[in-house]
Amino acid sequence: MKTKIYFTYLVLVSVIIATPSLAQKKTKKIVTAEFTVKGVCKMCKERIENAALIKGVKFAEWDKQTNKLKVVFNSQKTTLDKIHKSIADAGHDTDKLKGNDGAYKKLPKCCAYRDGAKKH
Ligand SMILES: [Cu+2]
Repeated sequence: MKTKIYFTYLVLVSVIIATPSLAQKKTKKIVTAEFTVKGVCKMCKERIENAALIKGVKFAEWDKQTNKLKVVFNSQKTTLDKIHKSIADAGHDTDKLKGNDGAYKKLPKCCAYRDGAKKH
């Protein structure tokens, strides 16, 4: 009888110890990624970063010189594919997806990265 109680106690204690670490694994999975997005100017930067900041994305920073976009996101709330899609919908090419043509045509002339717009 005593052994049984002791065993139950052991099981309970190990469950209590294991619970917080399990909960931690479940709640957040923060991922950092970097990929190329075509663009030329400050307006592009704003447009690209806004498009990248969909639900689940904590941070987005695009570099005009290197055309690299750095994102930090929660992989349980969104995916890298969704971020690419949102940027492509805004009219910008990424290294995975071609920007939406209709949206590209609506970009200001200074942002026409496919048609030789220069960095400024
Ligand atoms: Cu631009």
